[in-house]
Amino acid sequence: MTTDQAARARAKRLREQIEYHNHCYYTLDRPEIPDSEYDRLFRALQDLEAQYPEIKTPDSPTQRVGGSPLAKFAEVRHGQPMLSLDNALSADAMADFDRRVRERLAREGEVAYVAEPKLDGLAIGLRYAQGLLVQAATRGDGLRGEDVTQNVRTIESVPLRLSGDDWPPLLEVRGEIVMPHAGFEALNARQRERGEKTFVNPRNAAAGSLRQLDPKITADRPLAFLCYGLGEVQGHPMGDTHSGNLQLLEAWGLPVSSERALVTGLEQCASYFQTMAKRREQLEYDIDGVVFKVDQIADQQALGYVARAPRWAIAQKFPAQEELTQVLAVEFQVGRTGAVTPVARLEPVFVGGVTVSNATLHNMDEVQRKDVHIGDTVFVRRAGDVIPEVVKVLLERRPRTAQVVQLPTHCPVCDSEIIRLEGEAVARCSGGLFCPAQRKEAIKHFAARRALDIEGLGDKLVEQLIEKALIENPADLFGLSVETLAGLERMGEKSASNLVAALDQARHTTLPRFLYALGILGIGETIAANVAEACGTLEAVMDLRLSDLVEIKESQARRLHQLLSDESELPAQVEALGPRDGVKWFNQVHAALLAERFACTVDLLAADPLKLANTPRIKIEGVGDLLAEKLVTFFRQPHNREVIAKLQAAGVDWPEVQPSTVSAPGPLVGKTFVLTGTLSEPRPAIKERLQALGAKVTGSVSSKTDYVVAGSDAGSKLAKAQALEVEILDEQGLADLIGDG
Ligand code: D41
Repeated sequence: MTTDQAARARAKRLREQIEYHNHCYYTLDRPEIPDSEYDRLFRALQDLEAQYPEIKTPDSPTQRVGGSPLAKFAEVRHGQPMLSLDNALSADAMADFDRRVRERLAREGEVAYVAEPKLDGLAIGLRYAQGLLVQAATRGDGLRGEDVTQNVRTIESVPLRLSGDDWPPLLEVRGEIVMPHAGFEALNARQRERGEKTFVNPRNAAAGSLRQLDPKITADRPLAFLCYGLGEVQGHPMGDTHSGNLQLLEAWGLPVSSERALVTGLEQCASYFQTMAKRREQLEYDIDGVVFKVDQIADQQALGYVARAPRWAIAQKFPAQEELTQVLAVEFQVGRTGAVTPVARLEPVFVGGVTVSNATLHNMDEVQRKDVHIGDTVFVRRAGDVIPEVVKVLLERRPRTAQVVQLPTHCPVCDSEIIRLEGEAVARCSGGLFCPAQRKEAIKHFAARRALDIEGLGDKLVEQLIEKALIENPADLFGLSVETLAGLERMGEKSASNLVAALDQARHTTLPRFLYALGILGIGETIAANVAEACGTLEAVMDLRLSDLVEIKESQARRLHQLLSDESELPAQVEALGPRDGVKWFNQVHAALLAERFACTVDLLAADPLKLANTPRIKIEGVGDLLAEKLVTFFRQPHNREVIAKLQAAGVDWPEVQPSTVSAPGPLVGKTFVLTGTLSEPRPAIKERLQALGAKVTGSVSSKTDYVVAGSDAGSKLAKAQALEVEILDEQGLADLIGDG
């Protein structure tokens, strides 16, 4: 093949790819690749055609900008073409722009520019005749767009009638339709709730919303409009400057970005660009750069146009926030509270101004929802200081060798069992006191005021002690000497001996405090007190079995036995039973309970069906099935038992529990709660905890509701609570209220 033929073949391939992605982007509103990737393809084709002009074709995508209008909307010819904007991808390119402007205008001094944030939305033209909105059209290919008047009429920030009376009889304004962040999040939450597709980013959501054939759907979508310029104007001259024209538009009731500024010279352009790059996070809408426009209209006219872009305007883009890369592996990190988080190790990629090689996958539900496999090509997004995130998988590019991500059964740090309860998004290491990843937090908690109350043992000190390997677990605290402590940073002889004295005092505690201090998942002060009261001694607590606490009714036993007998293939171990579809109530805790009582499924089936039933021996207020499992699991771990033995050997003790000393009704008696959205613990667990404090937990919000606890993606209940002005708490707010965490 000659070079020419090779170039032709390559150009053909690029054109096909570009056309395909144009279709996904403009017609389906469902881009498969990030803009940065698209831009690369486009530039590659442009470069190729520049190098071999003879291979250029009239229908090459480089010969037109934008997409062809969708058949379903009526076509609109723009009275004046909707131009495109040249990009400056660097400060140098920006300096070139300013130099060209000054040269063409033969200007000695600096040029005044209007600087505007570059809104990342959909370009639109609105026509007002005699002050009334008569037509709204998308940009389309710049010459012809789609008539979306009915849809645009539903957008609140678009005035249907202009204010005042000094507007031109025919006025076309140009602007962008955007979806504010808050509305975008709410829309995606709603889509998820209804099992419908979610949008990758606000721009796609805005596009998808505007191009609905049913205006009622658009009306329901949180869109906004901001204008940045003029199209066709008849019958009445406009001002001499762009800044003046924007002011006029504003006076007629049209929304114009309040972020705009009038800057003079390149230096001020650069500083506006820097400021906006930082302010970007705080804005209600996505922006992807700054647009600079020569302010004087006479100068604009003198400068004119090249191809489809004005010479008097330029878009300086921020670094792309979305890129494509590959998932090399998925590792699991253990946080200080034991939460096990999947993290994608990525082929390093430059995104949002930095090189990213890791991205959080949050939790296993997210991994499943996004369907991330090892080996996948993914969209990675990094917005500002936000932690990089895997947004979406490109299923078309999944290799055959892609591997499913699996939650490890054991902690990568301490090898303890990882537990993830049904309905709970977060998996946790059960290592607690033993897990090095959790040590610092566990010991801080142990020493806290409401736990062992060790005075003078602050967070900083705990960190030092662990980093210097002077302690590994709470029991080691009691072996610290004045000499050892006095050698530490910011510790004198005096404070060291004070601390040793405080430790001596803290040894003598109460059983509820001791149980609370162990930092067992879900066991707050109130539950700890209830457990202490119900069991009386630590030994009794440590000997608890699930069968002491969890009920399986006779009817349930019969049903389960029957279901298992019907199954042809039996799992060897009862624990492998897991939750059963056919029996709604049968959960992980019940499976664990049966595993405690029967060695294998064969034994279980040989037993009389009623033997599967279980009557709990003890009822501990506030301890439902989920907490029961957490409690029993904690005390089953040998390393936890070891630390407890060491603590007792170090002289930690408490008076016998007097049933009467246990506190009476909870602080939340008479309060009604509603839980909504995704919370970091299963709702039943939170419900149990609230009930233990005397609260009522109901399913729907009414004027009788005292608090709504809203997690992420909270939907209609949250909206209702806001409408009824019910107090809304996030998880931290709840923790503060109930004095937990
Ligand atoms: O905020 C924007 N996205 C924006 C887009 C803006 N602030 N100004 C713009 N100015 C123009 C010219 C100078 C050509 C009138 C634009 C656009 N054009 C534009 N938007 C989409 C294509 C072109």
